[in-house]
Amino acid sequence: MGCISMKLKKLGMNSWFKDHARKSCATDHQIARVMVVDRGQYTVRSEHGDVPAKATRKFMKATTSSIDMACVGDWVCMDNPGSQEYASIHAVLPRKSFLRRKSAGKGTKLQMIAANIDVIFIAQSCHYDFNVSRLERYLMMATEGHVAPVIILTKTDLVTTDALQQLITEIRDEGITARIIALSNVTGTGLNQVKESMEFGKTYCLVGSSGVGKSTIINRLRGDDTLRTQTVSTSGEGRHTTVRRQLFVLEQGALLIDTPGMREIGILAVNDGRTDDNFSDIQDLALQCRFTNCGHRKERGCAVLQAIEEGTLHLERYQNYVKLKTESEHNEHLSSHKGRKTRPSGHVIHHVRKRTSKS
Ligand SMILES: Nc1nc2c(ncn2[C@@H]2O[C@H](COP(=O)(O)OP(=O)(O)OP(=O)(O)O)[C@@H](O)[C@H]2O)c(=O)[nH]1
Ligand SMILES: [Mg+2]
Ligand SMILES: [Zn+2]
Repeated sequence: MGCISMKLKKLGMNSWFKDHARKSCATDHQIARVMVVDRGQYTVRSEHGDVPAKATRKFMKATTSSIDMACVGDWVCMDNPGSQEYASIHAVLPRKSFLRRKSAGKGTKLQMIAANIDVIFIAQSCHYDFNVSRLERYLMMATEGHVAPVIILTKTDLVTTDALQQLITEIRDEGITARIIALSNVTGTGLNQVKESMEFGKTYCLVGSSGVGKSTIINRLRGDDTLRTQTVSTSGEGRHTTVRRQLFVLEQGALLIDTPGMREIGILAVNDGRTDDNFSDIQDLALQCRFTNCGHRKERGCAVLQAIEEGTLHLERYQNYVKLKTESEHNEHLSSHKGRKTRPSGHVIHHVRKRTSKS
């Protein structure tokens, strides 16, 4: 295998993946990217075009977790004798980045959303959907998966300029520094900003609740209406119009993935400190805690708790931090001790509330 063909470059292939392909794929395998995942059915694209594909039995047997299965955006080794109905996926190449979450419902089964993403577009509607805590959860998901975040506030046509400004202020007040693009699919405002932010050969993924306008954004960027979209009820309750994850190649050569709306977003375990990335203010305070291993929950000499008492750190922000942190630890605990429960986070928050109400 020599240099990377233009056709694969257009799909986002680079030397990092190429090196892995050299190790993982047999010489008679082709490299392909997963373009569509539709309820377990794959469409993959190689230099020779799109083919439906299935994982080989051997590969299925060797994978122990659902997150090791191919997902949209993955690079795979496949062979396609041409005579068969399906191409065979033999291996999934290592992922450079990923988006994943806890599956909906109980338990801590992990679920892949997409792989090898450069930028995640976190879409929230200005109208019903807006929720800063949820935004923070998505940002955590991005951090954990090594994906750069951009926030897209949709449906700006439904709110006043003042109201929009207020939402942006709310986001900034939480210490969130990610780029924010305000957008309306109706008036077209902001669509160019999205378009201009996207680069050739880079992969972008749209996530967010159902009905916020993700598929409509893709239709607008593509200048057609291939993707089915649907009016949602006035309560903002989503209907889940999109059911498959699909990667689109846009005109300027950027790759964009549409995903079905998410009902809930669980945060996965990380224990390498990156959990704190979106709470740099708390991290700074933590440096002043008396104990270096301070949990900022009830320890003496804790600078974080002191800041709350002094009013320089909002209790709500701290509670959010604790919630995400506990959830993250909880998930980690569950994935290492299948099914066992840890203490709920309510304790901690209650404790702080008592402390702060004294002063
Ligand atoms: N007023 C207004 N309506 C919009 C805007 N963008 C999308 N819509 C409408 O919102 C509804 C939902 O849009 P979709 O694009 O299907 O939403 P989605 O995020 O893809 O939803 P799922 O596929 O269920 O996750 C459609 O009726 C769109 O026409 C916008 O900027 N302003
Ligand atoms: Mg959709
Ligand atoms: Zn502390």
